[in-house]
Amino acid sequence: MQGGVCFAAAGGRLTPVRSPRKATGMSAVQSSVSAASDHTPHVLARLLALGRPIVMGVLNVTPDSFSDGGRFIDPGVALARARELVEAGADILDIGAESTRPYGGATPVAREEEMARLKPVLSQAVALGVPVSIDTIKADVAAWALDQGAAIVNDVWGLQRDPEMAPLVARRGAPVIVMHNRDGADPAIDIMSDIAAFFERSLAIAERAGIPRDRIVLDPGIGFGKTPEQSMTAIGHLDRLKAFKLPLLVGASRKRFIATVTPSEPQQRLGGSIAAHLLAVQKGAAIIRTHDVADTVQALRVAAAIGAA
Ligand code: HH2
Repeated sequence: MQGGVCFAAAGGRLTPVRSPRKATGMSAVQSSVSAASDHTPHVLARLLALGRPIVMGVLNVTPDSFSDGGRFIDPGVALARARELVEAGADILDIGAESTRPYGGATPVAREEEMARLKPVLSQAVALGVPVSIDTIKADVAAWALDQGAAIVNDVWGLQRDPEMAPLVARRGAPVIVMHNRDGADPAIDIMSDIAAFFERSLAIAERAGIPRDRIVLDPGIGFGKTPEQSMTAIGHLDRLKAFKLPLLVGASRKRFIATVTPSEPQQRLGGSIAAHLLAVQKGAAIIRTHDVADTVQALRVAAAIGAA
């Protein structure tokens, strides 16, 4: 099926997409998306121009990530996983070396440790040929990762934690994922208004720093500073965030809200993750962040094919 064509839904539209590919050799996406070492501002634009949901595969080189902590800390295993994600159809590899622990309890990691975890993995992951995003809240780590060939910065504090992050992103011309976050969940608030107000602050910071708007992706931050109900509201009402006229990313993969509907451990939440991601795409998500790339790609394609029938 390499290089084959089928259909996927992108915000309700049906568009031809490529099939999963091998990690070696030129892939279909490489012909339309610059190599991962490409720092040009157009990496994001070219991905989005594919006109179908973009799938971001998660690689955690951490001992303590909530769903797969410790599994990929060995560099050889991490690289094998990266290859597997690319072969399964990942359009972006999102690599993180500090657990964000959406549900609390993360051990803060010094930047030296974060970089030491990334060092044996990052540039080799970049060499696989899909754009790599660096999942970090530290500008120093992001700068170093961009030097290694990462193409996108994924900041789970939406440019609001490290004051050096926005200037760095502006200087480097990197696309940035601005994720909504809160120090704690408050069941009393209107979560959609809170997300919108947070994005307004992030976009003001971005503008002051000189980050062009066309390099920004917004993400409601499923599971971060939200009750399970608020996480579900964020997906169900995602279309309200279309008002920002920026691409939206949703990462519901294996998150805890799923277990509040059907009790399950993180590894048992594939069905719930896929349901959430299909609905997110229906509500306007352009990018889906997932640990389970092959199943997600299949689900997106089948949903789109049925939609086209
Ligand atoms: N979720 C996690 C981490 N980074 N980045 C974005 N933009 N959106 C998300 O929803 C998101 C994210 C949490 O998942 P994971 O990386 O598997 O866990 P951990 O942070 O514990 O490593």
